[in-house]
Amino acid sequence: MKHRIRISFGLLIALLFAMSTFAQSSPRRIEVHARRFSFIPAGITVEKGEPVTLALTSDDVSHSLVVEGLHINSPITKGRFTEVTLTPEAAGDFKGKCGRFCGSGHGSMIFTIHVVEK
Ligand SMILES: [Cu+2]
Repeated sequence: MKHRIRISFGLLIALLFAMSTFAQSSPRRIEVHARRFSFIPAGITVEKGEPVTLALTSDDVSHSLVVEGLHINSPITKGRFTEVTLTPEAAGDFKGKCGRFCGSGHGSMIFTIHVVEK
């Protein structure tokens, strides 16, 4: 009997912990895949003041993501995720590009972060 109560208490603690973690509203995670010669998706929309985590990965060779207006400059590597967390403070369209030469279509690797008012 005692044993069963202890397990229930443990579950309750785990549940409360999970709920409090969720309540802290961890950043929305958005996966972005880079491959020759595009980003997928090619753009995302986030709200001003909304913390988001970009999870960047490559499906082929090494790329990078540069978004000067949001101070992003991150390598993108095949086989792993590089996470970049940001909270945009101004609305607007922020243009990004691949910052690492990756072949003939490198210049067409464009990525746009649309920041909208809440
Ligand atoms: Cu590239």
